[in-house]
Amino acid sequence: MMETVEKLYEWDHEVPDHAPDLYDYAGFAETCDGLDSIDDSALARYHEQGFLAVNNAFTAAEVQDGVNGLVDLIAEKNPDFSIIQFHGAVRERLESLTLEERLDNVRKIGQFTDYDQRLKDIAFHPGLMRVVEKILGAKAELYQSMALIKPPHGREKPWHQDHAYFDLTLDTKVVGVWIALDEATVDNGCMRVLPGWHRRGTFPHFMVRDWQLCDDQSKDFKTDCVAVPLKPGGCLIFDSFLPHGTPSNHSQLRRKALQYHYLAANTPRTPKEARLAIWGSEGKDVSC
Ligand SMILES: O=C(O)CCC(=O)C(=O)O
Repeated sequence: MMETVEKLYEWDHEVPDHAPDLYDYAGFAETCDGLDSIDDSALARYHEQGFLAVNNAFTAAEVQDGVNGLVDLIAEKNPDFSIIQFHGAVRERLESLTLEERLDNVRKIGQFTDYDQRLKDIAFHPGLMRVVEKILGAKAELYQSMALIKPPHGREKPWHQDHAYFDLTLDTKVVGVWIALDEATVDNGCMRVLPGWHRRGTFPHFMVRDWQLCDDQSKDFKTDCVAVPLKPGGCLIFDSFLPHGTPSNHSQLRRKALQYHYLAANTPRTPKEARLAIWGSEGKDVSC
């Protein structure tokens, strides 16, 4: 008899929307065209600004593989896979949802590369690995994989620094890669980033609408914030100290994206307590 995999649910409570001006931006990110175009001057820009936005990083076929991989896992085609977190609101009726409804009720899905070869192939895409390893200056190890599906009118992922979620020392270099599987626009929740702010160190995180930077601080963001709209197959490569966030989806379009994080192979992990002492104790049970 097949074992029933326990389902994961996010909070049951309603999460309020963010203030309308929380993700106001002063401009758009500069972009490069294709992973192969990333040369030493682009890498210097990465170190200066904390990110690179790349158009046409993945082909249409690779994007389709990514979509199919995600959808198949969410449709439970691999019975061994269980790291899908659904919205608390569907706790009592998950089994009655259509596939489309199920997709719209996934908050996040994670650690999936060992369960779908297509999602693993994207994670270890040779062109991407070349760039990641150049940034790390070392052979890369995949630290984590996750995907956030922002359904029509889906909620924000508040401003945060990814490093706050990682049980790693502060001097560990981590590179995040966020890959658009659908077009990510300013209306449906594309990334907002603060160029150069990865060099400002750690900001305390608080449990508000998620584990996040303090909303009051965002008045300081507006003049620096840039939006990063991307077509499917575009990606954002970014430093784990870069403050970033995505607003609510104010459109009828679903916005799927994959996210991978890499560090140098064999990097030691640190105890969670050490992380919480730096970033804030409310981050005890959170995941990025
Ligand atoms: O996909 C998104 O909307 C945001 C993802 C993100 O920033 C994260 O999970 O760290």
